[in-house]
Amino acid sequence: MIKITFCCTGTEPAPWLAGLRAALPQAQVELWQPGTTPADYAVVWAPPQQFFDEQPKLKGIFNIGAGVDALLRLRLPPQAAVVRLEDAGMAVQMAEYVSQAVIRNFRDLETYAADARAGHWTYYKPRQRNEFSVGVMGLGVLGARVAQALTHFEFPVNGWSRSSKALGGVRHFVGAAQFHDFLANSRVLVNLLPLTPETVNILNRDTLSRLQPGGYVINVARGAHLVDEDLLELIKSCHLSGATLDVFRTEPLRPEHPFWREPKITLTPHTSARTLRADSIAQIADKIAALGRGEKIAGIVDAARGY
Ligand code: NDP
Ligand code: OXD
Repeated sequence: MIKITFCCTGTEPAPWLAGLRAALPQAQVELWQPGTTPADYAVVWAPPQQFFDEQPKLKGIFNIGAGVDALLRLRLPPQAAVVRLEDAGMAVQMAEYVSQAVIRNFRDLETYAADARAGHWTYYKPRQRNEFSVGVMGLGVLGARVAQALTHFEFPVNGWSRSSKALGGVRHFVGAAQFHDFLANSRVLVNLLPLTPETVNILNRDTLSRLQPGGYVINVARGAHLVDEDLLELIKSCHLSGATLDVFRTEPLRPEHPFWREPKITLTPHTSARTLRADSIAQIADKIAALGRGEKIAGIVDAARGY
């Protein structure tokens, strides 16, 4: 019998265990406890190192998120494939979140809301859509969906990734050689890159200064992509008009962090695309069943690439 162990920090285990048992009735699915017998597969989120030290024969590690940066910092059993969530209901949430942030900035909705609270009836000059290009960094499962959603609102959309792609309505820039062109052609910058040694601190004074004046930053990937002080300085100097941030270097964001007090920054608590339990269980169960039949599965992380 296949044995599956569940170790997801900050997640209520009971409904996950029930869902996995229902989806994989032939498997034995247990909540990990220190000292339990080794399993074949693990379903994890932010597990302690001790978890992997006690799991020498894992064949697969299923992460209940799309980003695996924290997982790859641990010492993992070398034979185990690391498998991430692919979409599982997150892409549409990310498209909603980013579209609303772009539109709120484009339509000055924050300013109108503040005016309404103050009882002011004031009009602002509409912006030109053709001068409001949005650049999406990372055109993977989430970035591609976001870029395509933005084309429906007829914004000029640029996309940047390592390898070339053909996405309808999206002007594509590839690799380091075209990165500066991509930035210079973008006013709003959306970050949907994985956090890797190549992308850490990628949103910094140099790169953000290259955005068009009045630039706006939407970071929904990882906090360590962004150099916090550089963003604050560029907002203070008015090169950037503001930012929407969903992810932070330290989460929860510490009460003393200056982001809380910068009115041009809108914050949310890492909620732009939540893991949906039913969709995630269905995806993981299908992949475990496929592996059992000796089939190949998608979503296996390339540890050398970091995503
Ligand atoms: P994918 O792996 O599907 O896509 C990653 C994209 O980034 C690919 O297009 C890849 O290029 C590109 N990329 C990677 N490295 C580089 C580089 N050095 N230069 C240029 N492009 C690069 O990931 P997802 O779309 O599923 O997720 C993206 C990230 O979103 C996750 O890693 C996670 O950090 C974050 N996330 C945040 C959530 C939240 O709630 N805030 C929820 C879910 C995810 P190529 O296609 O050429 O390989
Ligand atoms: C993820 C996340 O990576 O929630 O899925 O950040």
